[in-house]
Amino acid sequence: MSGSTLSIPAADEELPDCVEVAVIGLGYVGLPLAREAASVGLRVAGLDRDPRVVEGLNAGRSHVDDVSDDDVRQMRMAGFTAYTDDACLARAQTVVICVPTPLSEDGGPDLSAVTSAVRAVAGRLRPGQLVVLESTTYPGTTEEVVRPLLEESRLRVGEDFALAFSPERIDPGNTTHGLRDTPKVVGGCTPSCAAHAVAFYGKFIDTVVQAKGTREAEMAKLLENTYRHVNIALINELAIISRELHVDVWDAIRCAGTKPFGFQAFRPGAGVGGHCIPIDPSYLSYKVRSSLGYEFRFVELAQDINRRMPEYVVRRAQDLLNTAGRPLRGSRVLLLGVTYKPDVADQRETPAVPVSRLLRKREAEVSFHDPHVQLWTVDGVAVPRVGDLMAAVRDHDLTILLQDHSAYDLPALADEARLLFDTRGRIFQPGVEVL
Ligand code: SAJ
Repeated sequence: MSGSTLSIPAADEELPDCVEVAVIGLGYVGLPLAREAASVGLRVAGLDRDPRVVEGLNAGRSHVDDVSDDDVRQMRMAGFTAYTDDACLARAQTVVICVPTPLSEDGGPDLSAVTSAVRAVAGRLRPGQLVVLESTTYPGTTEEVVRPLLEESRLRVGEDFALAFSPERIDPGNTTHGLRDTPKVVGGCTPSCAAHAVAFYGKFIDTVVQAKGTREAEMAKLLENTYRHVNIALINELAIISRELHVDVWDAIRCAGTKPFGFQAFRPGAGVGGHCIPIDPSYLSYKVRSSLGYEFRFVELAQDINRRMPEYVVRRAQDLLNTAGRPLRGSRVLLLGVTYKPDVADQRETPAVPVSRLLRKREAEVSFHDPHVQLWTVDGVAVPRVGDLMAAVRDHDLTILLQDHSAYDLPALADEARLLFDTRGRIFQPGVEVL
């Protein structure tokens, strides 16, 4: 961050004549983007529909894990101001849209936040502006949805203003790769649009990769995450098959992982959570189904396999208790790690929810522990959180490790637990059951 000591603009201070970039959507994607742009001296405005977010940011407080309060204060000193009013868009050279695209009932992306943001931009659009969509969506969205809405302003893409798509590659909790050193893919509606977008991101990102067009940039993001989703489903199904064939899948993964080329190790688990991997592939299968009239079979199959993992875990838990002479019904089961992946607090799409739901359905008594979660409810009913973890593993009939947070002393837990079912393949001690 530059050492500029600009005075902090009052939040209600008259808008500056011009800001280099306005970021719409100040969440885990938009706020790091605003921070990076401000860090190189660009004048940044933020727009969010949540007044609490806007108020907190203007008071120097962050609501995003990977952006600290000090980061926000630095941004404010560099001139960043957050608004709920979209008037700020009229004075921005570049507008970047970073709003969520959750799945809708029909399995496709809910683009309501995108269209709402685009309409706000259209209402303030001026000649010479660059508009970039970063929200993850199906190929064709920028051309078929965003462009027509913007051109309702009578301004023309490529002639009066520039329009591009650039997929977000923010990886919450990743301390190795950040926005600046992660190559940024950019696709423009026209060559001049692409040039504008490349020049914009090149101001604060080390490597900018120009795609052939917006569809290729949209598809690149879905390819990245569908690749993960399908390969996780492959190893999940292989884990199930390996057990039936009396093969230690974890050792097979270890051995295969020694191949220095042509192989990337994925690991089985209780299911696939998070804000990207279980969601993004659905945009592809939605587009194929809605536009081409047939199924994207790889994605549909992978979704089916990954969604069945919680049920498989509970069936294995039941077998384990039965082998110890106990029914699952009435047994006390402790879940370790209820977030969607290790060492994050994020619980979006966590497989712990379906696991807990299935255990309750079989009338087990479910408790949990997670160093990052204090309160956890499933279907509106609070799940008791144990305090003394070592006492709890001794006291519960079965402990299931769902996320191997680095805070856990797994060998010690294994020594103390009555029964331990490790779904992450981290504990290879006698008496420990692994997935
Ligand atoms: N998972 C497995 N087995 C694996 C890997 C993951 O079961 O071998 C599960 C995790 O437990 C989790 C889910 O899949 O529940 C997703 O895990 P993830 O490691 O893919 O983490 P995410 O969801 O945070 O994915 C993000 C993505 N980043 C962006 O979309 C910008 C993804 O592209 C990254 O590759 C990933 O982070 C990463 O590598 O950290």
